[in-house]
Order: sequence, then structure tokens, then C-alpha cells
Amino acid sequence: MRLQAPLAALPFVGFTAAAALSSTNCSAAAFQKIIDANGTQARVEWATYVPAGGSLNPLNYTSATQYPTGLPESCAVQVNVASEGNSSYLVGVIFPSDWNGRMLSAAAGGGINWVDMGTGTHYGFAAVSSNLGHVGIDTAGTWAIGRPEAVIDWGYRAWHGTTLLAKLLVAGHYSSSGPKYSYFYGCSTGGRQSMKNMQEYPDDYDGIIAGAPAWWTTHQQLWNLKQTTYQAPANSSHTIPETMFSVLAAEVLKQCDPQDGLTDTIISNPQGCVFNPLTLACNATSDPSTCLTADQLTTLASIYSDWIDTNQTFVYSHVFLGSESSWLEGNIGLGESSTIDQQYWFIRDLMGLGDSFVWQDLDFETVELADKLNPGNATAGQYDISAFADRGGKFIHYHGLSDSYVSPGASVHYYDRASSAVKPKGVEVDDFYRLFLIPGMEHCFNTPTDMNAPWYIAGADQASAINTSTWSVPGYKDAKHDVILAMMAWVENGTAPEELVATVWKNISTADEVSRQRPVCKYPLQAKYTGHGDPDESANWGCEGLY
Ligand SMILES: *[C@@H]1O[C@H](CO)[C@@H](O)[C@H](O)[C@H]1NC(C)=O
Ligand SMILES: *[C@@H]1O[C@H](CO)[C@@H](O)[C@H](O)[C@H]1NC(C)=O
Ligand SMILES: *[C@@H]1O[C@H](CO)[C@@H](O)[C@H](O)[C@H]1NC(C)=O
Ligand SMILES: *[C@@H]1O[C@H](CO)[C@@H](O)[C@H](O)[C@H]1NC(C)=O
Ligand SMILES: *[C@@H]1O[C@H](CO)[C@@H](O)[C@H](O)[C@H]1NC(C)=O
Ligand SMILES: *[C@@H]1O[C@H](CO)[C@@H](O)[C@H](O)[C@H]1NC(C)=O
Ligand SMILES: *[C@@H]1O[C@H](CO)[C@@H](O)[C@H](O)[C@H]1NC(C)=O
Ligand SMILES: *[C@@H]1O[C@H](CO)[C@@H](O)[C@H](O)[C@H]1NC(C)=O
Ligand SMILES: *[C@@H]1O[C@H](CO)[C@@H](O)[C@H](O)[C@H]1NC(C)=O
Ligand SMILES: *[C@@H]1O[C@H](CO)[C@@H](O)[C@H](O)[C@H]1NC(C)=O
Ligand SMILES: CC(=O)N[C@H]1CO[C@H](CO)[C@@H](O)[C@@H]1O
Ligand SMILES: [Ca+2]
Repeated sequence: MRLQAPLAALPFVGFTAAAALSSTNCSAAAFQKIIDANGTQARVEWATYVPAGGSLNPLNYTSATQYPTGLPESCAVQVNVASEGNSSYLVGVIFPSDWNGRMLSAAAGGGINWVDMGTGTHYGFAAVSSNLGHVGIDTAGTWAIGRPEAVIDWGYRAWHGTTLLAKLLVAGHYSSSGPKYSYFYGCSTGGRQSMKNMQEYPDDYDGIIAGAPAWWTTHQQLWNLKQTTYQAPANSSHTIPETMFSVLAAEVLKQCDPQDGLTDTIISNPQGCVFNPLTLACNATSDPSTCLTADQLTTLASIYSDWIDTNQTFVYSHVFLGSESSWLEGNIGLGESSTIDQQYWFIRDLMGLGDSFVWQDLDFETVELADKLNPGNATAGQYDISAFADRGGKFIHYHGLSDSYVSPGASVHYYDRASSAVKPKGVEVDDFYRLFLIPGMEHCFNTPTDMNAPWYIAGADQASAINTSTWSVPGYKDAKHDVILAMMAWVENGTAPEELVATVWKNISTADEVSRQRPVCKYPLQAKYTGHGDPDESANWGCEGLY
């Protein structure tokens, strides 16, 4: 299904599919000509024609789950952009022949995010991404050692440059005046990228969609190590053992599920749950693998508490009740040194404290130093985003309440602070910025098996959980169910999203038979069952005040 109505409403002329497809247009030379005429320092590495149904695999992945497949007929290009000193970054753009007149940037993951770009082309977007100047995901920092220019590119500079270059190429390739509307979506570190861009360069995009954003880089990365230290060293008397994780998840679900008003396997309001961990306390007859000792209960209390440090300084929010399903594979883990090693990249390589820094050294001074250095100015911590509101920008922010990698509390913190910061500027937050907390969603996608909560809203990294040739919400390609279409409706039509309907299917691989759908309400509202009809149908729910 194509996006018919909005296309028809756009006054785009001067572009035909045939024009975009001529071999002269989709050649490295054609793109280099556009760049040179602009005086930009950038070199086209390659351009390639993609036939309808084709794939694009520039990183030579061996599994089709890692690169876009089943693309619409397109032209793709990769450009190397010179930055400061000897640093440079890569920009990728896919130009679908059947262009919708708009641009969609997909935040970087481990390099150019070809998968989410591919998703964007199905809507008709010219799709853009960047590698931000380094190879590898943000869990290794060796690329940053001794390269302050590269750290600035990563922090914010490469995305601005990428955006300008992409707009230039879109104008040139389609012989147009450029994209009529530009959007940016990303999750996790990608959510940070989109928020940082909005804060520094409010004119770049009309709409920003940030999922589970790791926006508070300096505190976020230190907290990820802090989480691991609660369990360290491995096999201590205070270490919660592997066998306890599922027991704990089940007990939290048992206690918190009904407290939100409906026993439906979903914890809709984890912050409103009064959880009593003593039901798991060991006694004389307990099986030691399924109970918690006094020391382990203390560890649990730390995990569920905000990181408050010297002088009552709030450093970072805790994980919420209902996030236990991802603790074992995630940052909390078992206190093993191998898990801790993955948390060092920011402190050792970006802050420059080197390999002699060990987890026992983490303290409030580390936090103060992180804030002072703020490597690459990466923290997207500007709360006054009224400049973005004033230029007509819209911001949709969402976060899964079962996320243990980035605390949903950090998202609430940002929203609350931003609301207060824009008010004195005469800006009402609700007019341009809405936060959606998704009950039972883990980090960016998925839900704990036992909860089976609706989580899919076609956000960043979500469509590829179905397969790499799908897009939007299969069966529900509309602004109620798809956050990208919701954003377009808000920016282009002024229709603000009051709620988003999230979906979970019986089988995510086929995404054919819906298991449950439910509205996700804008913060601080919460979805409430009307009391009539099937609770697995969104029509039987409404949004109500949480407080
Ligand atoms: C992928 O394979 C092609 C063809 O063998 C090669 O030219 C290209 O350099 C490879 N790309 C990467 C990132 O390894
Ligand atoms: C890049 O520049 C840095 C100085 O900023 C230098 O240390 C490094 O050797 C240079 N790398 C290359 C590949 O030229
Ligand atoms: C280069 O492209 C940018 C982005 O589209 C544009 O703002 C600028 O005016 C262009 N410069 C020239 C010399 O064409
Ligand atoms: C902790 O104990 C488990 C089970 O006895 C063992 O497999 C693991 O190697 C131990 N880990 C460390 C770091 O000692
Ligand atoms: C002892 O602990 C177990 C859980 O480990 C619990 O099921 C049982 O009720 C407890 N017994 C008493 C007497 O508290
Ligand atoms: C804590 O607060 C006291 C009293 O205001 C101040 O003197 C001290 O410097 C603070 N400590 C830190 C680490 O900021
Ligand atoms: C980082 O931000 C600070 C404060 O706004 C500013 O003074 C500094 O120039 C910035 N550094 C870079 C590399 O952008
Ligand atoms: C804008 O509203 C019109 C009329 O309801 C609708 O047809 C169109 O799809 C909307 N555009 C977007 C981008 O949502
Ligand atoms: C989901 O569908 C896929 C593809 O048809 C199939 O291989 C898989 O077994 C199914 N999973 C479940 C849990 O039914
Ligand atoms: C991908 O998922 C979509 C939506 O469920 C489906 O229509 C399509 O057949 C799937 N493609 C592949 C290659 O599995
Ligand atoms: C940028 C560019 O070269 N655009 C051209 C693409 O091809 C069509 C048809 O050949 C031309 O009309 C465009 O100017
Ligand atoms: Ca419930």
C-alpha cells in the first residue's frame, strides 16, 4: 500500500521517475558534479542502481536480516565527507524513484544504518544515514583515542554535515528545490543523535522521533557501568544468581500487574507499584537458588534506586519494575569482568582515563569529570528547545517501560525539564513535544515473553524485527499506528498525536495475526480499560490522568 493521500496533497512538479533513473543520474560522476558545484569537500565513493525488489548490502553482511531487501526501485550513493584534520565520515543516501518529496534520516548504529534507510524508502522518502566517522558500535572507543576531531564528529558535527549534504543531493538528484519536509528517527544512541541535532541545529529537521534516547551521555554511560558494579565481583555473597532473574521477573509481574487496575500480564504503571521484595527472602526451608539473601536484597534495592551521589546530587534514574527480563543479558548481568569490560569504552577511551581505570574507581569525581569534559559535547542536555518549537518543529519521544539499558526515568526527567524550560519562552510543551511511555516494551523493541505487551509503532529499529523488507505497521499503515505517519500528520497537517496504538503479533516474523493492540498515551496520561469488550482491542481503551 502506498501513501496516496499525502502525496497527492504535495505540490511537487518537475520530477518524474524516469529522470531519477537515467544512468547519468545514478552514477558517481553525476553525484560528484552536484557536490563540486556546491563547493563541498566530499568524494563520492560509489553509486548504484537498485531494481525493484533488489537489496543493498554495502557492508557485505552474510545474513539478510542485516541489510535491506525487497527495496523499491532506487538509486543509492555513498559519500566520504572531509571533516576537521584528517577525520572524515561516510554519508549514505537512497533515492527511491517513486519519491514522496520528503527526506528521512535514520540514526547511525554500527555504521550507516542501511536497514532503517531501506524501511524509509518504502514510504517514498529519500533516506539518509551516516557512520558518524567511525566503524563499530558505541561499545568500543578505540577509534576515539587521540582523535578529538573524530569525537566531535560523533558528538554532533557529522549529523549536521550529513543533513546539509543530503539536502543538497536530494535537490540535485531530483532536480527539485530539495526535500519539502525532513524527518529524523533513531533509537537508543540514535535517539541521542536526533535530539542533539534538534538542540544544536533546530532548522535541520521538521520532525524528530527519538526512541529510548541515551541523551544524557555523560551520566548514561557511567550509570551503565554502575549497574554492572552492583553485582560485582561475580559470585559474591551479594550477587543475585542467574537462577533468580526469572523468579524475580515473575514476582514483580505478580505484584505489579493488578496494581495498575487490570490483571492482563502488563505492568502499565511501574512507578505506581508498591513492590515488596521480602516475599522472595530466604528462610530456613527455601531453595537457595530461588530466594534472596539479605545481601542480595540490598543489591536489588540498589538496582531499583536512583543513583544519588555526593550532596544529594541526582546522577541518573533507576530501571523500572518490569525490566528484569533483560537484566541477565544486559548491563546488570552477573558482575562478570567480561560484562564490565563492555562498559569501559566511554570512561577509558572518550574521557581518556585509559586502561588503568577499573570499576572500583567509579565515584562522584568520575561523574564530575565526565560533566566537565563532556566528550564531543555529545550529551543532548539542552532543555530549552524553544528554538525548535518556534521554527514549527515537532518532537515525538517514546520509551519502553521495560527498558533496562536506558532508564525510562531519564526520558521523564528530560521531558519535565524541557517543559519548564520552554514555558518562560512562551512555548507550551504540548504544542510541539510529546512523550509516549510504552508499557512492557524493552529497549527500542520487543516485550518480555510473559507480558506480551503491544510495543510496535514502526519506530527506529522496529520494522527489521519483522524482516528487512517490511515497513510501517503491516495491516495498519496509518497515523494512529505508525509513529512516522503520526509525525507527518502533525508537521504537515497540524494533527497532534494524542495516543499511538501499539501492536504485538502472535508471531513477529510473519506479523499477520495481531495478538493485542492498545493505545499508548501521551505522558502523563495512562491507558485505562473501559471495562467493556475485548481488552486486546484498542477501541476498548482510553487515556486517563495518571495522577
Ligand atoms: C564488499 O564487497 C565488495 C565486492 O567484493 C568490495 O568491493 C567492498 O569493498 C566490500 N565492502 C566492505 C565494507 O568490506
Ligand atoms: C591524523 O591526525 C592525527 C593528529 O590529529 C595524527 O595523530 C594521526 O596520525 C593522523 N592519522 C593519519 C592516518 O594520518
Ligand atoms: C550548498 O548546499 C547547501 C545545502 O543545500 C546550500 O545551503 C548552499 O547554499 C549550497 N552552496 C552553494 C554554493 O551552492
Ligand atoms: C561463578 O560461579 C559459576 C558457577 O559456579 C561459575 O561457572 C563461574 O565461572 C563463576 N564466575 C567467576 C567469575 O568466578
Ligand atoms: C520460605 O520462602 C519461600 C520462598 O523461598 C516461601 O515460598 C515460603 O512461604 C517461606 N516460608 C515461610 C515460613 O515464610
Ligand atoms: C557539597 O556541598 C558542600 C556544601 O555546600 C560543598 O562545600 C562541597 O564542595 C560539595 N561537594 C561537592 C563534591 O560538590
Ligand atoms: C562544547 O560546548 C561548550 C559549551 O557550550 C562550548 O564552549 C564548546 O565550544 C563546545 N565544544 C565543541 C567542540 O563544540
Ligand atoms: C493531511 O490531511 C488530509 C485530509 O485529512 C489527509 O488526506 C492527508 O493524508 C494528511 N496528510 C498527512 C501527511 O497526514
Ligand atoms: C513464526 O513464523 C515463522 C515463519 O513462518 C516460523 O518459522 C516460526 O516457527 C513461527 N514461530 C512461532 C513461535 O510460531
Ligand atoms: C516481510 O514481512 C511482511 C509483513 O509481514 C510480509 O508481507 C513479507 O512477505 C515479508 N517478507 C519476507 C521476505 O519475509
Ligand atoms: C542532477 C541531474 O543530473 N539531474 C538530471 C537527471 O536526469 C534527468 C533526465 O536525464 C535530467 O532532466 C536531470 O536534470
Ligand atoms: Ca496490568
